[in-house]
Amino acid sequence: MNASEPALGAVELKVGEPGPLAAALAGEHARILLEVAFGADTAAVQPPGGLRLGVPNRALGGSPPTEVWLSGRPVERGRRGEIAWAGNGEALFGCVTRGLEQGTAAATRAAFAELLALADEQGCPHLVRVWNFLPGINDEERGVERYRLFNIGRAAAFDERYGESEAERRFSASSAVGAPGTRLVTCFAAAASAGLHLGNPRQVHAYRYPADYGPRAPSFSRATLAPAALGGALFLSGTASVAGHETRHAGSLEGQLDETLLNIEALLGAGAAGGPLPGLRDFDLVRVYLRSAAAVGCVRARLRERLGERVPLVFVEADICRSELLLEIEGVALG
Ligand code: 3EB
Repeated sequence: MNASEPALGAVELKVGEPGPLAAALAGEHARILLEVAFGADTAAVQPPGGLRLGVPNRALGGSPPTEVWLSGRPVERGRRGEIAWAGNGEALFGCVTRGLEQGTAAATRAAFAELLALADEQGCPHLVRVWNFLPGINDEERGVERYRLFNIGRAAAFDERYGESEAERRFSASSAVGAPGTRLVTCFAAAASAGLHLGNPRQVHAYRYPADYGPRAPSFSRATLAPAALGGALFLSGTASVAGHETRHAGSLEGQLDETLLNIEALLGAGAAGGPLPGLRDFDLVRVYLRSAAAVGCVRARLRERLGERVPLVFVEADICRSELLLEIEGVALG
């Protein structure tokens, strides 16, 4: 391959209002891997029309509500059971939504069992990013918090596919936040070759959290550097005011925001095997989940000071997985 050509699997990301975005992408339909629309009815629209996921959480403060992942070359699309997917051989995107009638643990286990099986079958067995939107994330279901039940189901699916000892090497960047509605919405990106899953020097690996946070620890890494074939994108997990494993600054939005930024900077500053990581000002998307819509003005002003004006900043209303947490920040820096 000519070194100046983009990798075949390289992905692009566009964020905007649905109308202008659709106009900008007219004629590009064959290259669209995934469209995610916030504040929309929950549904993974079936191929061949294109893979489009509605996430019920509202975009806040005039944030652009739609994001589109584009492939450098035409994509193939399909369905497997409850999952709708699109891929180009190097990158695979998929979406699954599931009612929680059978219980949150069982529903989550089934959703993840299916997505891990699909990823293997499609030749993209390496997860690089998972986004989860869980209704009633802090509510109890027969005396246990839903997020904890979600963690039980997710861990069981990873154990079942990879075995307990191998599973933690597969945990990718992730977010898990609350959602309106009744269905678990999970969306993922996977790659044909392995990426690099990163820890955060200020934080315990989430998969090593002590049992105080639930019987099964959360199955994710703090960030994933996607393989070169996928453009070497850096996927930053949802990051919150957690130091070590403890929640910091309960009740203080500013305190949590500053602690979260310290966490993100510690991760980015630690670099990765093979080189430095991008700085936050180089990110192509920073998304902020806010428990309270009223917080958007204050958080935006502080983030603009820190990030500058270039980085697309998207605010989304969502409960956070620990009831004391008021916000969570994630992002993507394309390679
Ligand atoms: C934390 O640090 C905050 O369960 O997939 C952040 C990112 C959080 C991902 C997940 C949870 C998840 O534990 C919560």
